[in-house]
Amino acid sequence: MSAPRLDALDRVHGPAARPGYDPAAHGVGILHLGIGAFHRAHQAVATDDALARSGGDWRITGVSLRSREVADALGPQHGLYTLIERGADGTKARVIGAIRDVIAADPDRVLAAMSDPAIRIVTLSVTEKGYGIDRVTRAADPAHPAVAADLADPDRPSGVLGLICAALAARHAAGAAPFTVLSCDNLPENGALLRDGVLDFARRARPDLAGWIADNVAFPSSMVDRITPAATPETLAEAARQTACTDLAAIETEPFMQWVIEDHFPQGRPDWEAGGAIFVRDVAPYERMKLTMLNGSHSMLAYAGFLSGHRYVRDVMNDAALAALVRRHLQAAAQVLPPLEGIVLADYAADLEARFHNPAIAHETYQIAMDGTQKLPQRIFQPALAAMEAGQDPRAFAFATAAWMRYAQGVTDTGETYALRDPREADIRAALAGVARDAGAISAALHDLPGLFPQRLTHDPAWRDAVESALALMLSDGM
Ligand code: CS2
Repeated sequence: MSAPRLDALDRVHGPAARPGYDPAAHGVGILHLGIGAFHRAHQAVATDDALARSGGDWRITGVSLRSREVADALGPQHGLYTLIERGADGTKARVIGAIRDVIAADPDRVLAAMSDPAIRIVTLSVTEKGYGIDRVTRAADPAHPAVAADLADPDRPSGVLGLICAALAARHAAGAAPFTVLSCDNLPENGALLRDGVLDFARRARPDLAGWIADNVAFPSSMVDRITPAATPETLAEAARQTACTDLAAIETEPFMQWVIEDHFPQGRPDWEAGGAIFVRDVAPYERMKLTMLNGSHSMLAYAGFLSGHRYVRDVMNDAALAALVRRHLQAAAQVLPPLEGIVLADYAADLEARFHNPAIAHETYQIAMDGTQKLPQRIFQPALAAMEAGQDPRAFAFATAAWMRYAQGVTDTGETYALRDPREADIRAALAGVARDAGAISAALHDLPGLFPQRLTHDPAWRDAVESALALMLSDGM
């Protein structure tokens, strides 16, 4: 007989810890767009800690904009799920009670929920490509399908910018206060970027509202960090051992967690410090450090590791040659960063190597390799530019770029093909169609993709040489 579903806390038997508060005693105050594994391992956990320590009506309505998968798993469990932390020295589990309900693929209901004055914060983890903001112009990108649809019909929005603007319009019309908008994606100065995108969308779709948004809505930036692989059957089996329940929404993550937030919440906020969040005046240096060091080396090792036949990050780290490249990348990345008070970058780098080594976490290189065109500008190209401008050796960044270019060909050294899983996959394929298997030609074709590389890199012969020579070796000798 299978174990009962995890649909009430009194069903939980076993080692997993239970919430330190009664979830039913707290109302909702946050709406989260993009309720994937990352949110459930990060912001929802800090909110759970905040509810336990300081209370408040801060439970979460989670939203999946398109897929029903998370709602189908969490809905019957009334938002309850097991968080499994896997470290080198063992496994710990706890049941999280912070999520009240989930709305999936139902924009009208999402809009109604966002318009409810009880919601004082809208948080987002929709991935880099989910925003529909052109990163060069910082305007709403009409080439993004949801942005185009929402500009054409702003009262029935389905995308991030359209929903935020329509909900703010409804609140303004009702004389209600706006919500605070908190981005939790790996984008530099994510709050400022989202503000620019929302304001541009408003100017085009609701010109009367743009000024009010500019004057009244807070868009704090935040840096988020926790390595969270996709759940596997082993995750669910561990949750069953920990809770004696069937939990179809369980997730696993590393013990490390970091959240640095700009403290600008005019409508109040949970006591996220209880979950370890740090509030600062300026998040930008922390974001830059994390994007350049963690995410930059992650992307590099994902492309080089995937093409070397390594399924998981931990396997890459057990390959001495690749581990040496990770170390070189971290050192080069640290060199382009300004000093940050209280942080020793060499220690940060050593901690990252240890986190990537974590033998208990099965993080797929193919998962990290996804969406390269959305990730590389802030992870690799900006640091490369900073290195070149400071007269430093750009080879580590050129190697990472070449590894992505090699990956962009969609075929391994042993001839297996794979999908790139990138929103610009069609552009990449078109750019490479008919191009010879030659490093110079491939590099030229990809450097010419509109809006991807900073122009100053594209036109720098030293950079182009460094990328080409790394790529030429990968093509001739294999990864
Ligand atoms: C990873 C990140 O998939 C990726 O691109 O680099 O998701 C990474 O695991 C997180 O940013 C860690 O905080």
